[in-house]
Amino acid sequence: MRWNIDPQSLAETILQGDRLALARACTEVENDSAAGEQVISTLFQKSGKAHLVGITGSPGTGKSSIVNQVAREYRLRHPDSRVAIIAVDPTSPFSGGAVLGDRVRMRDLVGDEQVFIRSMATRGALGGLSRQTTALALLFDCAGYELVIIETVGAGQSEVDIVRLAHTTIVVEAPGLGDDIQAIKAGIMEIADILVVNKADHPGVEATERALRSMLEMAQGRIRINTGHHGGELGMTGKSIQTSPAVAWMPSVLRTVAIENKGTREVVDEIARHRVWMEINGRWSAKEHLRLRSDLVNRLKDQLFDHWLGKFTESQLEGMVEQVMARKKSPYQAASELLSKV
Ligand SMILES: Nc1nc2c(ncn2[C@@H]2O[C@H](COP(=O)(O)OP(=O)(O)OP(=O)(O)O)[C@@H](O)[C@H]2O)c(=O)[nH]1
Ligand SMILES: [Mg+2]
Repeated sequence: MRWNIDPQSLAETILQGDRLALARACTEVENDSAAGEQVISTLFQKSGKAHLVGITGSPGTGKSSIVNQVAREYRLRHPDSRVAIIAVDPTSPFSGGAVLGDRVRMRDLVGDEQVFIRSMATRGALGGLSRQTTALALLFDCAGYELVIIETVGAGQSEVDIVRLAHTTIVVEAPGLGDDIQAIKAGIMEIADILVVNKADHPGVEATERALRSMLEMAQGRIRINTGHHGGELGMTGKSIQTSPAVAWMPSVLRTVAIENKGTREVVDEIARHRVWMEINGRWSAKEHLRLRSDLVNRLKDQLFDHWLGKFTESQLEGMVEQVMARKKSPYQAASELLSKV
């Protein structure tokens, strides 16, 4: 069913705390519709307060279980707050069960009107996904959600994307993955603000912790040598913020048993501590800058792409494909020639 939506009144209804309106806006934002854009533009002035926390790690390490507990603990501490959870579901469209699975794992939250859970399917488009996730996070921020948790599976590009999006990144590991730890790209250690060893009720937790700590030390050493500051995450902004190693953030390694709600408080403490640290050290605004800039650049890319592609007729494009097919022109030459015509 397609409703006629008035973005202005949708935005107002969202501010009144109407969950149905928010769900509606989520759909619009995910679909990249004009109405979604207008809702965000209407509410944008209210944004900039939410703490965006990314949580990533191998499949099945217990991310959703941790998110469940963290959200619950946060709500206990801040009864007036609202928490949004974005679960980026990486499973193939064939299994289709993951959304339900997340809801089951997050069952403690069901019934809490101040917690909003949104699952997203990747539908195979990674770039598009990160853009959608960014927009959804912004929508929740606009809607007055103080804590926005984004769960992604640490596979491929997504763990790197999450750094651009989140203020705080939690990387989850679990014992028993054995050599998997070795297989974790060093990159993931460089993005972690908080490391969690979940399933600490399983054997091998000490070994996992040790491996993480030594990888962390290696990563920290590399970060200092390469960039002189933690994460090197300010590259996109074109300028780096000068921070001495003395104020570099040292990620903690925390143990949890998410299914027994053990260690959750420490995770929530650490999230809060990281936020304070960022604010004191100018990192909060640096991350905001990075995030908003990359969002702006992405939006420009989209619009420029549509604009220029619209300049070619189908027959012009097809004619060039034929020439490439016939090996008369390379794809590079074809692209340059097409562009030179407009
Ligand atoms: N023994 C034990 N099992 C846990 C713990 N935390 C989570 N589990 C179980 O591990 C399984 C996976 O947990 P999830 O929270 O769904 O893990 P996930 O990382 O979100 O999984 P994906 O989203 O599918 O990648 C579930 O069956 C949980 O009940 C824990 O601390 N100890
Ligand atoms: Mg999950």
